[in-house]
Amino acid sequence: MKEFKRTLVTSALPYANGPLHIGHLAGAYVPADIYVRYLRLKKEDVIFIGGSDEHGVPITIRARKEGVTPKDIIDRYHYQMKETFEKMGISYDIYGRTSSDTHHKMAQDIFRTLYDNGKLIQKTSEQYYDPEAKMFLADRYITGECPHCHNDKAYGDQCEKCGSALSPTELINPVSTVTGCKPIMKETTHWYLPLDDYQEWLSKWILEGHKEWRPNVYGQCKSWLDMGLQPRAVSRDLDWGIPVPVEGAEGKVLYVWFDAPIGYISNTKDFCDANPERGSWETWWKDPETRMVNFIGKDNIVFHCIVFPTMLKAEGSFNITDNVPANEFLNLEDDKISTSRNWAVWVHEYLEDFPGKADVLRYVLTANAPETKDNNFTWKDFQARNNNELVAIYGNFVNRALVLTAKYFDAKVPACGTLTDYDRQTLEEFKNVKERVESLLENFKFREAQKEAMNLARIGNKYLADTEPWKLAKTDMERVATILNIALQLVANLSIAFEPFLPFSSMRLRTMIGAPDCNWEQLGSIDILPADHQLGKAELLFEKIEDAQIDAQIEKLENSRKQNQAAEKKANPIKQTVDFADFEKIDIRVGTVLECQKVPKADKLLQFRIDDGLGGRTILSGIAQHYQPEELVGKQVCFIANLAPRKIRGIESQGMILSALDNDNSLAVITVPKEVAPGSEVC
Ligand code: B3M
Ligand code: ZN
Repeated sequence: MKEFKRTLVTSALPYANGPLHIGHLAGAYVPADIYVRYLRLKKEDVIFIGGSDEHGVPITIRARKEGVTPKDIIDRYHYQMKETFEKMGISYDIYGRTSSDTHHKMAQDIFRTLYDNGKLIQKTSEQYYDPEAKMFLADRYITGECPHCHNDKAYGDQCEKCGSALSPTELINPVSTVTGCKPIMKETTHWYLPLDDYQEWLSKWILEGHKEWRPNVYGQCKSWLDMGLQPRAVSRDLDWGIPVPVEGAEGKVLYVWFDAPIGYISNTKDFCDANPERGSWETWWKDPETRMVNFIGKDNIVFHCIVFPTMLKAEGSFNITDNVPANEFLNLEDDKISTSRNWAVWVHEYLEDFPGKADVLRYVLTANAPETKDNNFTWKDFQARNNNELVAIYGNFVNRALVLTAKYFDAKVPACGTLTDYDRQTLEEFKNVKERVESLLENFKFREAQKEAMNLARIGNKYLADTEPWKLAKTDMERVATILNIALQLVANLSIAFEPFLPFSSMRLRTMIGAPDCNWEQLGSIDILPADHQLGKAELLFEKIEDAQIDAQIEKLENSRKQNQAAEKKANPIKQTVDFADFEKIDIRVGTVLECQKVPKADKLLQFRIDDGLGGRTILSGIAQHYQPEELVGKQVCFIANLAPRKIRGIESQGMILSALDNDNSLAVITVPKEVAPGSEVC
């Protein structure tokens, strides 16, 4: 590996259009912070750059929905996110914003350099335009019928029902969501980054030069490259964004994915301008002895591994990224996290509901980090990891060591006497912890690295359980002294090993052991705390989380689920009015279920034999997932008696049984509260 003098670490700039949720933290922020804290502990020269992404269509959509300006939206969420990051201990050197003057200028300068050097191509094409609003429509502003699944609420870039990627011209009956009118095609000119010209360079750089990248990242890049790259538009017709700095480009702004990654550069500039002792921004971006690591979620891989590097390469004077340790997605209670469906754990709410427990969330998100595949967060697992790991292993060990020392040695570190074989064996077990944690962290294996730290606490717990110093106190104080000395050295080691992961707890633990300046280099040593050293006051490092707190969180999610279902219902408006004469055409009757059975090889269908007062009939109904056939035998159900017969799976269905569809999509067959003669009319 090449030697570097300094490391620039970035984590994705979140859109300032809503609060942060745990998926964000798990994807790009907690791992980046662990890495940066580790490098700082190793005394490496590192800066950690973050900020809000304040352009792009999601922000304008949110503003339009709320009837406020995009600026109102970004101001609200920029400050909220900044505060949330601070409270979670995400230790940015700067948290900037892409609406800053520095950023606008930097992005325009880079665009202009590319433009002046002939690196961009200009193309005119036809795009959808809303003649009423007098604006070109971003893909997300157009809805229509999906050509694949015929969902009539598909967006211009994607159908959320069947998941197909779409282009707006594929939509059947497109509608502008801005005015509701039918958009027209109109010519417009844009600038494109010719990614295809860089295909060969990218292939060589990534596929040959970066085999060490995570398999998910490498694999995604490979499949993009295998498909063949196309020129990509870097401007848009929008009124929110950075104006394209070229004559004749009025009303056009830089594409958000062109300006956002430049935010890393402009935020570095703002940081360096304010902290000149840390070097110039050019040192961090142009000196070949600087390396860059970008932490992101998997949906941002193509932009960080293909588009942004191509922009920088085309510009010519910048360093290109060294690694992009992207995470997969975190699901919540087995469902995809979704802002619009409010299916999320919002971090600012977590911090209110669990005050002082930022580290617990950091711990759980790292223990469950979606490093190699999508992973799942559940509240039960959160509780179990807190209670069974942080409290029962780490906290318990620390507490026992401190309380026993207070009891037998006035909270002063006792001197270590002669070691037994068992002591040596225990010390041997954690001797290599530093090398192991370092190697894992340097390879971006945060989950494993944190496990190593927890393993130290396991070793400590076992050591105390096996040696039972409380029993020896009456007979052999010298032995007790040795045991507690070893235990306390382990406690000090824990405060160091956990520092990148659980910074708040490590600091508290340092206060408890009265050793504020332990440092990373001491990790693995057994003489961190000298004999006679005075410990501080012992407190509980972690506290148990009770069922009631977890139940309240689960209930909160259940409420969102219910609200979503109710909203879906609302989106299902009452059908068109029919007149009485039409209504009268439908003949609804009550029948008694004589027989009911599953239709073979059809998981949804039940076949009914109904006593309709007229000799009986067969009806098929798609409710097998809601009822066992035997539950319905003998029930009186309502059915449409004059529906034209239909053959389903070779069986003729002579009518339709009526059911009510509940908000949670469960079905209840409609019965009558008092027995009536089979064939009675429903009127
Ligand atoms: N704002 C997308 C996102 O939040 C985008 C990242 C920009 S990183 C330069 O997922
Ligand atoms: Zn579809």
